[in-house]
Amino acid sequence: MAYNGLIEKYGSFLNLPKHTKTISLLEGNTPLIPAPNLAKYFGLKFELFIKYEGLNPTGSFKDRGMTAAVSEAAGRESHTVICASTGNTAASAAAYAARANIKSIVLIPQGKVATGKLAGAIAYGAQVVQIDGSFDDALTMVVDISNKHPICLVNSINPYRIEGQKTSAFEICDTLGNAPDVLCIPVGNAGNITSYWAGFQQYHQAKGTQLPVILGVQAEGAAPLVLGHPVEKPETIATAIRIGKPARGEQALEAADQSGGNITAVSDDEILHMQKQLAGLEGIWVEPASVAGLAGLYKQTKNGTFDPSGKTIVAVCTGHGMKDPDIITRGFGHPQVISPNIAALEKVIL
Ligand code: AN7
Repeated sequence: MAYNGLIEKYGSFLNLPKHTKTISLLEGNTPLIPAPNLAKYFGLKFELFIKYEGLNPTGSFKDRGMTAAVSEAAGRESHTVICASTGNTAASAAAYAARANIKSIVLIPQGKVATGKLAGAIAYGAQVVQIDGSFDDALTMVVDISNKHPICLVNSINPYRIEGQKTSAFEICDTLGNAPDVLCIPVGNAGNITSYWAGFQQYHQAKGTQLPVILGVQAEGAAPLVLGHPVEKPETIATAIRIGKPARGEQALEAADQSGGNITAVSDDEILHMQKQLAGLEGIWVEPASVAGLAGLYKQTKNGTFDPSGKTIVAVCTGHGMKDPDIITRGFGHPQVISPNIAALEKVIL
């Protein structure tokens, strides 16, 4: 059967209004890739899978929620969508709006959005506005302006974003034949962890699948849910999750708590280390924020607070490595240059 995107496939599980008019880029249906080499690197025996969300149409998981939010907006003939973004939401909103023939406006924190994301938003035709402030400032602005003018907000405060993003939990259960024992996931504005928990609970009720333990992971410099208070000046190399006041923070804490899991934080070094391990051991290159979940799992495994032995664990990797090439090339410098002959090549490779 042809694959026609998430609304077609999982529509009966999604709470979308009747007027919804499907706008799809055939998002979702991403692979759940076994990662035995990385599991071995952890030094314990367990089954590890990567839910590779970077393989969505615009390169991140945001497309799942965006197909739902923009389809709803298109169905009631909304003319404009707006969002605040650390980059991936912006690119996704811009792409779906383009396909729906709707104007898109994206507010981003000045100088803090990775190249591949900014380029995407521009390519898809969004009006890109930089804010001399943080993501959190931008989010406050788009909430206010969408209350004042007929502009549709497509940040994850929009309930249809959550509906669409539940589908990743459904896919994981459909692939494994059950929910995993543990799901580890990066946390920024906390829409995604909220969606997974809602999705797993829904499948648990409808199909009797088990409920996973949820391990949510923030970056140390942007860890309001770990600290228990907002962070005024969040800072991390994982710019996707450089967020100090998560819109769905309460729900994220609830999801972790109800599932028997937790929300922890990892350092930028731990994030970069795991990015390198995942790429080098499994051939899966994801952007820094994407490995926060895995890095948190590794940290808890190493310091003995969590034992993965014998478990089936899914790590959600939210965005593609090509979104943020600079983080790699910056550290690498320039590849060496040699004369165009075999002798010179032999000298450097043998
Ligand atoms: C790769 O694009 O907030 O906890 O504006 O891009 O649901 O916010 C991005 C978030 C994880 C965190 N991984 O997800 C935005 C934005 C990547 C991301 C997250 C983001 P949420």
